[in-house]
Amino acid sequence: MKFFKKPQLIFTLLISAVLSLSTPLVNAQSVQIKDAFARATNPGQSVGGGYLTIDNPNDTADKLIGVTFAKASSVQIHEMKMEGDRMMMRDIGSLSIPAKSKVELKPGGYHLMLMGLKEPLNDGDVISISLQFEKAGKVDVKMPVKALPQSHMH
Ligand SMILES: [Cu+2]
Repeated sequence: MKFFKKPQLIFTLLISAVLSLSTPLVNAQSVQIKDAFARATNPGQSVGGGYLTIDNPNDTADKLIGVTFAKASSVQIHEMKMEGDRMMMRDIGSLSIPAKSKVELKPGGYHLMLMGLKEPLNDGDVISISLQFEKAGKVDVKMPVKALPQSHMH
């Protein structure tokens, strides 16, 4: 019977190794991304807008702390709002996603600003961007590019 001991032990060790590796994945906070799209750019335009809805189903708040897009030199998180009679836009650096709530990034509100585009965003393209959350970590998002009427600020 001694012959069986060792393989059994190895098997048990393997199983527990797999379980301990997968446990953090099961417990990790995750967020859901919906309705992602980017605005098609006009000829000569090197800045683009990205929009999406972030759904945080968890009991704790999360925060969008960074965004990357390979075909842009940087991506900023912008807030757009009326200041007096003027629509103003500013880089807010990060965006809090409260527990059990959704935050919409949409034209006229919060949005992603794709800075220094290396190529145009054409209607019908699908771009891949990466979102970095404080707790949920890296989330990759596919964004279909759509031609939309230009907003006055972009
Ligand atoms: Cu902007």
